Amino acid sequence: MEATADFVVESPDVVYGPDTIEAQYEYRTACVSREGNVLKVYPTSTRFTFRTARQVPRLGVMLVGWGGNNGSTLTAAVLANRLRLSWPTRTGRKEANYYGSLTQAGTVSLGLDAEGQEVFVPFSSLLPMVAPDDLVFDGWDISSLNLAEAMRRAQVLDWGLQEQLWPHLEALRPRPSVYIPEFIAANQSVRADNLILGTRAQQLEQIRRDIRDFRSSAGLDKVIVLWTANTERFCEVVPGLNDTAENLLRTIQLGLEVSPSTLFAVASILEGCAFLNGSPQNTLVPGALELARQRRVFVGGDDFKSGQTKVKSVLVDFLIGSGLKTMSIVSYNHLGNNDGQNLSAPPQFRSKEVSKSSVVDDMVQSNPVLYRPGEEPDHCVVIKYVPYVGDSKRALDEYTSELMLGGTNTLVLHNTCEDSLLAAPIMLDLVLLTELCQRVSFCTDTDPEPQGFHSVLSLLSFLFKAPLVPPGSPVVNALFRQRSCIENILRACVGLPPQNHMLLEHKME
Ligand code: NAI
Ligand code: DG6
Repeated sequence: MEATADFVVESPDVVYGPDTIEAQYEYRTACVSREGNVLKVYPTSTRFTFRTARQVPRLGVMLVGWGGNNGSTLTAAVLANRLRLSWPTRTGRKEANYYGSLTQAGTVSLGLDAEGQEVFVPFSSLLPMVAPDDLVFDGWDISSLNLAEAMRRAQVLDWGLQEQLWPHLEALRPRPSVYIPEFIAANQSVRADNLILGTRAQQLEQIRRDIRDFRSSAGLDKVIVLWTANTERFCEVVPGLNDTAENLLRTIQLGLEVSPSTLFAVASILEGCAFLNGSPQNTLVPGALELARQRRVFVGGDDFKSGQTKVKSVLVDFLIGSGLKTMSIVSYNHLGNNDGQNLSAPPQFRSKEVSKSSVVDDMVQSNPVLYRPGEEPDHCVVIKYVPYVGDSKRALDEYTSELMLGGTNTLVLHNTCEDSLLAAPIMLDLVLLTELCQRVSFCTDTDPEPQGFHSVLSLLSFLFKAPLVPPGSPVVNALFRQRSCIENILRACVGLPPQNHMLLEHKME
C-alpha cells in the first residue's frame, strides 16, 4: 500500500496550535517488587503532556572527519537528493534516494482503515522534522582535500554520480583540525596536513570560533556536531583529570591529556550544540557528560550501528527470544578503506572490539531460563585490513546455539556492502532525530515543570553499537526494541497509543 504523508489525530487529547502540538498521554507501565519468593507486579499509569514545537529550524551539521568516507558520502548523498540526480550504471539508471534511513525510508502504521487494513505513513511524517535536503554541511578534517577530491579518494560512488557532484563539492573544504598523533594509528600521519596548532586551550577556542562562524555565515538557527573521524584509542578516565566537568575544563587549560574527540565534544557543548559520537572510543568521559548535563545540551554515542552489529542485535534477540541458547558468536570482517587501515593498529582495533562485543549483553541477561548468572556466550571479533576491497566490507558471522535434547544449530552469514553507504543514512537519522528531540518538552501531573529529555539522549540507541544511556538506565541493544522506543515516543507526542501489534480486531469472530 502506498505511504501517504499527512495525517491529523482527531482526539480531545491532542491540540494542534500555531506553534506547538500538545498531546495528553497516559503512560502505562508496571512496577515490580520482590516480596519473599513472589514477584508482585503493580500496573502504573502516569499522565504526561507532550509539547512539540512545530517550527523546523535551518539546521547546520558539522562533521569532524568531513573529508573521510562517511563524511564525503553523506554530503554527496544529500546533494544528490537535493539536485534530484540520476546516473547510468551497468545495471541501468539509478536515482538518488535515502534508503537505509529510518526517518526517510521507514514507515509506521497509524491504525486500521474501514476494511481492517493497516495504514502506513513515512516515519518522517509522525512529527515535523527537518528535511534532509535542507541540511547545510561544514566540518573539519586533518586532511586538506576538498570534498570533491575526498569523494574520489573514498571510491564509494559510481563514476557518473561523482562527475555530476564534482562542481558542487569542489568548493567545500574542511576546516583545519586537532591532530594528536598518539590517539589514532601512526599510518594516518600522511594525511595530517590541515591542522589547528597551539595549546589545547587555543585549539578549543578555535573549534568554538569555527562553530560560531558557521552558524552566523550560513544563517543557521542550530548546529549539531557529529564525530565521524578516525577511531581513537580509549583514553584513561582518571580522577582529577576528566572525571568532572570542572576537572576536564582545567585539564584543557593546563594542556594535560585530552583526546581530540573530547576537545570537540567540550567545544560543542560550550557552544550549546548537540554532540554525537559515531566512533567507538570513550569520547564522552564523565567530565564531558557532566558538562552536557550542566549546560542542558544533548550528547549521544557511541559508534554507528550500521551492518554486522545491526544484524547481530536482531539475530541474537531472535535466537534467545525464541528460547535457543546461543553459546558462540564469531564475527570476522575485512575491509580496505582508511577506516580499516586505522583499525589495523591494536589500540584502535581494541576500541572497536569493545563496542562490537557489548551488543548482546542485555539479551543474554534477559533470559535467566537459559543462562546462569554470569554465564555468557563466547564472543570473538576479528577485523582485517585488505586494501584491494576498499569500502566494500565483507563480514562473516557464525552463531552456534544449543537446541533441545543436545542438538546444535549453527548459522553462518556472509554480507558484502559499501560500508559508507550504510553509515551515511544513520548519520542523517542521528541529526534529524536529535534536532527533533530538542523541540520536545513534557511534564507530568505530579511534576508540572516542563522539561526536556535527559542530556544523554538514549532514544538514539537504535543508531549506536554501544548506546550511551543516563546513569542507572538499562542499556537496550535489541534492534526492534530500540526502534519501538523511538516510534512509541514519537507516537506519544501526537497522542497515539504505543504500537502493540495485537490486532485484536482480527482475533474475534
Ligand atoms: P575515514 O578514515 O574514511 O574518515 C575519517 C576521517 O577523519 C579522515 O578523513 C581523517 O583524515 C579524519 N580525521 C582523523 N582524525 C581527525 C581529527 N582529529 N579531526 C578531524 N578529522 C580527523 O573513515 P570512515 O569510513 O569515514 O569512518 C569514520 C568513523 O566512523 C570511524 O571511526 C569508523 O570506525 C566509524 N564507523 C564507521 C562505520 C561505517 O559503516 N562506515 C560504522 C560505524 C562506525
Ligand atoms: C570494520 O569492522 C570497520 C568498522 O568501522 C565497521 O565497518 C563499522 O564499525 C561497522 O560495524 P558493524 O558491526 O555495524 O558492521
